[in-house]
Amino acid sequence: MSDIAKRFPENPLLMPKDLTASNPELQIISLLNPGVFTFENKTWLLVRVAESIAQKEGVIFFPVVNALGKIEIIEIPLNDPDLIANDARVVNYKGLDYLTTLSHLRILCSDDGKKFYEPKDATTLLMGSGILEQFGIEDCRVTKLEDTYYLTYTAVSENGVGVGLRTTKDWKSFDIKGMIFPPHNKDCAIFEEKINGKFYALHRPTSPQIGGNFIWLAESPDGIHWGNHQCILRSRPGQWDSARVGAGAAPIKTEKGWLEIYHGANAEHQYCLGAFLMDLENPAKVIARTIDPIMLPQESYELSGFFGYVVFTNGHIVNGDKLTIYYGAADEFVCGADFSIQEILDSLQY
Ligand code: MAN
Repeated sequence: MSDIAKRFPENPLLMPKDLTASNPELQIISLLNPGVFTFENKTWLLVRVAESIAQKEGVIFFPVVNALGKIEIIEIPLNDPDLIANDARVVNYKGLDYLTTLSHLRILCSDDGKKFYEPKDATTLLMGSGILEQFGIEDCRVTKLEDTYYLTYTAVSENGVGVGLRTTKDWKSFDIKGMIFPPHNKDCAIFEEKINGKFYALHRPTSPQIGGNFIWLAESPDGIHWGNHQCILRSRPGQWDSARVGAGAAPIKTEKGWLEIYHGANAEHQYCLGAFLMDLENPAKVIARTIDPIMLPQESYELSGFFGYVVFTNGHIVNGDKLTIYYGAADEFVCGADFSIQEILDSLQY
């Protein structure tokens, strides 16, 4: 058994019933994949809240934000011959893909890292904005670099799935920087330090014919304009990460190199976590990688839910040797687990 995560006994930390929907017409289907940061001595989560409207017999819905910024519900009878609905997360109608839920981000805080609440009198809802975010915003990574927090998230619309960027210094006002990696791209994590004066980021374009769902590295003079893309980590045929790999949160600086926790999935869409190590001076050089997952779904809240057999992380806190990850379980719950960084380093294959 290769799972070296010490899960919180309090898991799940958050379930859909713990928050209120963003709009009285909607209900929360899942709370998942939180970005994590510290601010004013508290631990904060930027939780993805996926919403839809109440179930009705014989029909399927998908909510979208229309051009006027209003939520519109598209309703289709389940027996419509133009409908392909065999994945809880996406449906295809008349040849176009739609999400079954609409996601926004919710800001929660905690004094002990276990009990999270929505702070009063604060901005707690970040919604998609503009035509590139009409199907929602998801899976935000939060990077603190100098005095600025960089929020990189999945922006979904009928134009495709790309990476959006907003920045903030005070968590009250946000600068919308637009799309930094166009479709198809997601899982973007900016490094928390510049290397040789440049910003670096991991990202995950998808190349459907030749290539695949691989992790790439990019660099930038300003955190907004990215170039010199290099493919640094690929999925591995026949293994647990055979179909896709994608970065978690910002790489962790260790004496041995930049340590990245990543997710991998196989063709059955089973998501586990692994780790790899990049050279400190030249992160395009991957020097080691785990063979087996360091965490795999095994608790009931990871095995069944909105989309079962999933552990997915995009946020963590580092405290000495202790790495606390927050993660989405079964695409429905927010959970936490601790790792020893040394133990992860020891499980790498050079
Ligand atoms: C996949 C899943 C979904 C997500 C969409 C769009 O289908 O990760 O949860 O909503 O991609 O990003």
